[in-house]
Amino acid sequence: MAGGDDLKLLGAWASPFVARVKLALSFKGLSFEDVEEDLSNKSELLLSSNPVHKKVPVLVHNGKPICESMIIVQYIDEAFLVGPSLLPSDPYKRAIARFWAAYIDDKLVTPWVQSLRAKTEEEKSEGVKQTFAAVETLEGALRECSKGEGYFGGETVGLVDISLGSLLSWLIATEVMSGTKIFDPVKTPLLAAWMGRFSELDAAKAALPEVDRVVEFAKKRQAQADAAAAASETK
Ligand SMILES: N[C@@H](CCC(=O)N[C@@H](CS)C(=O)NCC(=O)O)C(=O)O
Repeated sequence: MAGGDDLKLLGAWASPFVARVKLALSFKGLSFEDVEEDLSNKSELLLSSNPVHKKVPVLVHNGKPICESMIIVQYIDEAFLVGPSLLPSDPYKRAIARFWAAYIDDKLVTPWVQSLRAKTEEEKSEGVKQTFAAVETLEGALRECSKGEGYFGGETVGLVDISLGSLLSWLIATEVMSGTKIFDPVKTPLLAAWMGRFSELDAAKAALPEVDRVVEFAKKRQAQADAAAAASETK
């Protein structure tokens, strides 16, 4: 509990969106109650806390729910003036950070999820193509935002680092399963170095799911999807 505050996180261990909130809490040094949801049988608390989307993460702060991962991260930064600031104080720099955080969701997460859930080879290769295009753009963004320091936030981790960092266990798991580097040290050297640097931070290690566990989870989910597809073909 943070200085008398009651913080409860409704989450699911494998969710990269939940990882964003865990990362923000971890970098701020805030403790919280980690409530694992069964997404196939959602709790009353989740349904009443996020009646619009019914999704995790939800952060419940002193009984008040906050939804949507990046909104929660920004809330944590504003509500708890402890630890490092995740957003810059300069309004222009804040706007730039929010721009790139939104870009990661629209242009990286969306096609990448499409490639992971694709039903046809065409859909998969389109998703992969768009994912790699976004990664190349993010290499340029990292160059611009970091100004030669280690992170999108400059010397320290900021909003964009959390947005992208939350995907790391899944990105590495995808690399392990496909044999293809997403942050290629030759094509995107800055991002590859950033990934190594971010993964080594204690706060990140504490918040991110283990890669082996994600690989196992992803394989199981793929097998279930394949079995469902095969069953619908025989109908
Ligand atoms: N835009 C949301 C996405 C959250 C999301 O997709 N959560 C998934 C878990 S990774 C979920 O709760 N899925 C349950 C469902 O769709 O019923 C955010 O950033 O918080």
